[in-house]
Amino acid sequence: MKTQVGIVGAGPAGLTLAMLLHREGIDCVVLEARCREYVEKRVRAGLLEQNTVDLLHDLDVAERLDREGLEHNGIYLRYHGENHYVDMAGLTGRHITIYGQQEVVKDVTQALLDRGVPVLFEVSDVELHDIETDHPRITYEHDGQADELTCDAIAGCDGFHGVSRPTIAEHLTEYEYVYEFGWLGILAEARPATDELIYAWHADGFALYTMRSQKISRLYLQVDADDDIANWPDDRIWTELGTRLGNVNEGPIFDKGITPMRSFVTEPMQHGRLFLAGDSAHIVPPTGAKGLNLAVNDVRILAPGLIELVRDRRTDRLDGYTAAALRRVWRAQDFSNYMTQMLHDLGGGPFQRGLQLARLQYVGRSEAAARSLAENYVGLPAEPEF
Ligand code: RFL
Ligand code: PHB
Repeated sequence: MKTQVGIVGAGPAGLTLAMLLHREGIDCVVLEARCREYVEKRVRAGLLEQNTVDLLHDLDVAERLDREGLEHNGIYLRYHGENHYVDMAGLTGRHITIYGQQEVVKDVTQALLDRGVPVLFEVSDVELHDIETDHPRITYEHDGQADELTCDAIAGCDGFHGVSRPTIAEHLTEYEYVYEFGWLGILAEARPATDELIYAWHADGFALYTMRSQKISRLYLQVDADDDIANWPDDRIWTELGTRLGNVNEGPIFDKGITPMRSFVTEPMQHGRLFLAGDSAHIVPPTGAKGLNLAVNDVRILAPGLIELVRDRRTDRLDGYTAAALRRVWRAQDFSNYMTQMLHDLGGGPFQRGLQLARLQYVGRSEAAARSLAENYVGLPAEPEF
């Protein structure tokens, strides 16, 4: 098989890239390791920046998002048992939208299939070859058959555990910080007891109150990175959430799991004709809600470069991809780290707790501090591509 751009991974990065390319008449094929049902059920992010929502509109895949997405104007920072509102919309003129990542994945996958773009699920043994030539190849197995895809370029959108980054590891420098804690996340059939998201600073550790709809709550607790979900029967989870968040509506829990937390950046995000995008190139701790949004921003920048390559056989834009993408990646790393350090129990004792409280109170007292937090949280305006 031949195509112009081979895309590895059908997460937000790979799917959005396929839409951006197809719209411009560029051929692409998406290869995904998991089955469609698994990808569409995988519970992950929920918070979309205005930039992300705008792009989904631009791609004409926002009809359900418009109907079901929950627009939010701010967040509460909770400390000493009280909620303190940060009015994001008032401070920035922009807002955020709650809409599950798997809903985005469902909508974009369906749009691609409707437009005849091949998205192959349950592909195995994916390997990338001839990256340093003009005709890189992807070999893989699908439906029990070995196959090969020759392309002009490959987009490695296969997440943190994919094959793309390891293929070019010797050309990359990796920056990493692993936190000693993780997040225990649940989905529950319960009406959210709050109008806006609550980020809680508490002596027992951080907690977050978020939601998926008027009937479904999503809640997170800071736990030790090596904690086992078996240690957390439902009643223990609800007790701890109540302690850290105050008023919580309980209901049947239908999904729970523990996610470790890390900050990770690889530089550059490209080698030869392979371009990394999204979690394959960088990971942020979820406290800033930036991961999905960064993935979408990467491909927003990458797509015009790939289009120029295919149409004009030029790599001027692609040569600048890493520099353009990493500006936002490092900004998001700093913001996610700031939110994480401000809100979690870092184990540093009373002096560190004092500093955290001073930061939280500063956001409440100073409009400049609140505006800085708000403009990062809602997402700085998208930069020109190159
Ligand atoms: P994904 O979504 O991991 O997709 C990669 C895809 O590649 C497939 N794959 C392969 N396919 C073919 N061959 C191989 N060898 C392959 N290896 C892997 C995988 O099956 C998968 O389908 O990466 P992408 O597209 O870069 O998207 C990144 C986002 O998924 C991620 O950053 C966010 O989920 C992070 N995140 C959040 N981001 C936000 O913007 N806002 C949030 O509120 C938010 N909350 C979160 C989060 C992540 C969390 N977890 C579970 C890590 C909350 C949590 C708890
Ligand atoms: C979510 O809704 O899952 C969510 C929201 C905000 C975050 C992280 C996760 O910071």
